[in-house]
Amino acid sequence: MPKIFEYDTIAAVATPTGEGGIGIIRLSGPDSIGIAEKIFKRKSSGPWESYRLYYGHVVDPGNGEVIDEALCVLMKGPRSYTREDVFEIHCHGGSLVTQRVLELVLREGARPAEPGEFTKRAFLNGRIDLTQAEAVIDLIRAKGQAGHSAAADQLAGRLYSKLTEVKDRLSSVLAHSEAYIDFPEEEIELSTRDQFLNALSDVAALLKGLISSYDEGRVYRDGLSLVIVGRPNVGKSSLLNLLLREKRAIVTSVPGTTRDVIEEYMNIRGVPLRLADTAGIRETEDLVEIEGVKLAREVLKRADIALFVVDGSRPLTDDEWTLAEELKGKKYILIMNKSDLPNALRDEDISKLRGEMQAVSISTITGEGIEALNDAIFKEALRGKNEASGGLVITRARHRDTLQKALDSVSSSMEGIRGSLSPEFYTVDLRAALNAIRDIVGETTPDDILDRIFSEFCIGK
Ligand SMILES: Nc1nc2c(ncn2[C@@H]2O[C@H](COP(=O)(O)OP(=O)(O)OP(=O)(O)O)[C@@H](O)[C@H]2O)c(=O)[nH]1
Ligand SMILES: [Mg+2]
Repeated sequence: MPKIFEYDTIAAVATPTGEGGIGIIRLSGPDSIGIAEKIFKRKSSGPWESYRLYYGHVVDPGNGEVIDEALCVLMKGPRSYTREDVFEIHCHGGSLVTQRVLELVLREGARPAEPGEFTKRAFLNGRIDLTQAEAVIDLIRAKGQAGHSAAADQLAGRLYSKLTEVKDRLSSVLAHSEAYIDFPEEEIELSTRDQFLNALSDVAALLKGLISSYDEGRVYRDGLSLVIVGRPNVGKSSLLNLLLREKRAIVTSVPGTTRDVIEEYMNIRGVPLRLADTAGIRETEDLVEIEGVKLAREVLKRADIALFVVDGSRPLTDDEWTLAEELKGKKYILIMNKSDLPNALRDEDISKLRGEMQAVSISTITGEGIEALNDAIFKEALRGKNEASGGLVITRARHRDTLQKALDSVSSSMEGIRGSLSPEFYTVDLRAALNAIRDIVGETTPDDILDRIFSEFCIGK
């Protein structure tokens, strides 16, 4: 087991501020028990047992004032989150109580924890690697089921074990190659070279798979923005309400009802989405509407995917063809609404409007086609993103960039071997690849990068 570092004792409120059933003050470090002894009066005496919940009172040792009735638990290191002695005081929720208990433990010798400092200690004390520490924050921030499972996988160490596998294979090729540097009179046999190349091409394939999973992972983690566009009165706001399952936007039979952009968050099949309803796009003299149309166009420009709604019960107008022009080069789904009414659209117009994109027929009144629309959105969100990595996805740009560095080094070491270069040359590349992997898991990561990663955390985690 890696060495446990000697740190000071830190403390923070671990629960969110505001009113709640309970509020937890967390301490970690060598003085945790000593500080808890001073401020927590329990019924039983004797040494603290690990993992046992104690009932008692938080009492100010200065004046004997009872601050709260509380429960306390010690998690004795190394079997704790940080591997240090961790103490948690569970008192009544409410910012005043938790704040007063925190002040008390600070007065008795703890230091206020920095954001993510508990997790940083878990990392520095070797309980988790850096990818697992990053997963902690992603798990806390997960906006949808898919992002949650990617983070949970990573927290469980799946990425770490994959990278350990890569590391072991690289180290083995490196060790064998270095042996030839020490004995320059030995020729590297052809069969050995082939072994090296085989091992390295396996590594390269693994790295490529992980790198290409980033596009998918990023969507899971950060989500996408969708915008509903179309001419007035086609049912855009009705669609927003249907997707959100609430009456969020005003729906009337008057064209030009929506003027502002209305944005809400939702999930489709676990993918977090930001959905915007906009003013119907048309030529108009109305000043307010002109502003609304301008705004709609701006949101459209920034969105990842547009939901292009047309009224299936009426012939298309020039406004639709203009909009179709604007949608060129953008991802969109053509939605033919009002399928409960007789269809007035011509097949050839529909195929012109949709181009290469998906088209779905729906009715926001009967709900028909909404499942097909959800499928289409999910498919569009993940279009072009493959699952080459066996379900394991990376979600961070840091991982992708560093994996790419590793891959480049592996490729150039392979070129060196193929070109029969002497091992001195290509072992440099192998070492660079190995170091890149070490950076990802946190074995060699520079301090400024560590600081940046942990500063993303909340206090108390
Ligand atoms: N029959 C039928 N009517 C619908 C359907 N969807 C919407 N409508 C009606 O179409 C009218 C316009 O709906 P909205 O959702 O306000 O349309 P919009 O595109 O947001 O309109 P603007 O905000 O003016 O751009 C309302 O009278 C809705 O009840 C549908 O699927 N079938
Ligand atoms: Mg509207």
